[in-house]
Amino acid sequence: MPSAPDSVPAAPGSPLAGNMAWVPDGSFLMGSEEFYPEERPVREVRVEGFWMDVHPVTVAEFRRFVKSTGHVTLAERAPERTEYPDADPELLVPGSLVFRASRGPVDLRNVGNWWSYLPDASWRCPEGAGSDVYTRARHPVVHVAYEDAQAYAAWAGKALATEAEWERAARGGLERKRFAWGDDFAPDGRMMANTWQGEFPWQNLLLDGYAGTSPVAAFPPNGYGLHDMTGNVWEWTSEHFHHEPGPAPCCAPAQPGAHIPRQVIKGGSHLCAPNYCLRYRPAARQGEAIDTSTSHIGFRCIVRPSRDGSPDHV
Ligand SMILES: [Ca+2]
Repeated sequence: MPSAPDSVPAAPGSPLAGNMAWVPDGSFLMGSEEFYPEERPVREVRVEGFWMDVHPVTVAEFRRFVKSTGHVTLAERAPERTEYPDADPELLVPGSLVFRASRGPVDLRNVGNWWSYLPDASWRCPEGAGSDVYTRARHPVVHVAYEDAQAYAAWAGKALATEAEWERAARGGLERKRFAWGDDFAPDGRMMANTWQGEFPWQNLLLDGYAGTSPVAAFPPNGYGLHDMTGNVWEWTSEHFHHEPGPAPCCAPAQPGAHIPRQVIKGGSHLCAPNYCLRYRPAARQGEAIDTSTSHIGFRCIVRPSRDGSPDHV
């Protein structure tokens, strides 16, 4: 086994290279035939070993990146009219998609019943103007688009995982299990991830204690020592999503611009509920437009060893 994660030297300007866990190389069965079509078929896939952040990138970590680089996230910039010629001019302002629970049962075919484009929503103000993250420093950062995740990874000397790497890591060494911890959603009644219990999008029973995001590592790690691989926030991967005709994505809002490339996001979020989007599982996947940020999508990074065994900084 390669040297311990804490031997990964810090990349220039990055204090973040520690706090990673080793995911061993090997073959695993990727996908699932039990749930949604896009997860099929189950196939054997081999990945090389790598280090992975033990939890999603937090607000505090992202803040360090922004302070160091001056990075301005996509949500904090006004969309260009030329990019969105058909858009309502009132929506061409900085902002992001924010979830709002409905008052009662709604048509689940219309994601507009719970997603709103909120001006001024960003990683600093997750619920728009007037909101803040003062009490959420250890929550996953949200309202980050794909380019923001890529920029962070480059700064940290890391990379985003491929879908296979991500799913291998999420399974934690278990084979053909529904969840990152086994087949039983709540073993001995214990909640293992931040999901949605009750009828989405109006009745959140909060059996896991959290309505929105939760502090990272509030739930037990999987077999590789990784927290929050499923639930809490969806995570960007480096995998391009090949669109196939079929039902629109559910808990990840579809965007009007069909020309916008999509990336695979993994892991499900605190909004995934059994009655609507049972995607808090390693095999679950959705395509998300690269220009989209939301209150339930974040990311984490990996470091791949180089061929001589030392960390390979990207
Ligand atoms: Ca929850």
